Amino acid sequence: MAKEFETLEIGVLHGPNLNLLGRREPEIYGRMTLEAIDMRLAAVAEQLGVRVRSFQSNSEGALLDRIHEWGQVVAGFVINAGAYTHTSIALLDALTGVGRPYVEVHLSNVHAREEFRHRSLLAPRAVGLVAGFGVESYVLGLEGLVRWLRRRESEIVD
Ligand code: DHK
Repeated sequence: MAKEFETLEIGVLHGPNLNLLGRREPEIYGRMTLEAIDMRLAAVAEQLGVRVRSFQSNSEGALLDRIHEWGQVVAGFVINAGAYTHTSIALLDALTGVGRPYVEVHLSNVHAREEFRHRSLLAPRAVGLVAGFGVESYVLGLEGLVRWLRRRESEIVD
């Protein structure tokens, strides 16, 4: 199919403990469930004229496998890697390995929290990072990534 008729597809990845959203420390992470976040993102994606596919796992290996698989079909990723953000060289290597741009997102402002959350192993290679806006971090991350991809596309075409 001609490039201009293809619908961009974005992979949304949620890391460990994000399945607990809604009841997990709501004063930090809010009251929205992961299912509600994914539904919100699907609605935003429709407005943007793109498609999202979402996946959550508590297992680092499952996230790696999904990045390898979806790296073949999606234009980029929005990822909240949860605690793996601060620890996982393997996730960084998978994301850079499949060569797809990604935006890192966090519900909470990680820089206003414990020092061990200040460091992200994913951030240095991310297109951008959004933190601290609750579910809006995902929405802004998705919008930012789609704009970034479209700008890159227009630069290639120009
Ligand atoms: C989510 C987590 O699970 C934490 O481990 C991160 C992130 C922060 C968030 O704010 O979405 O440190």
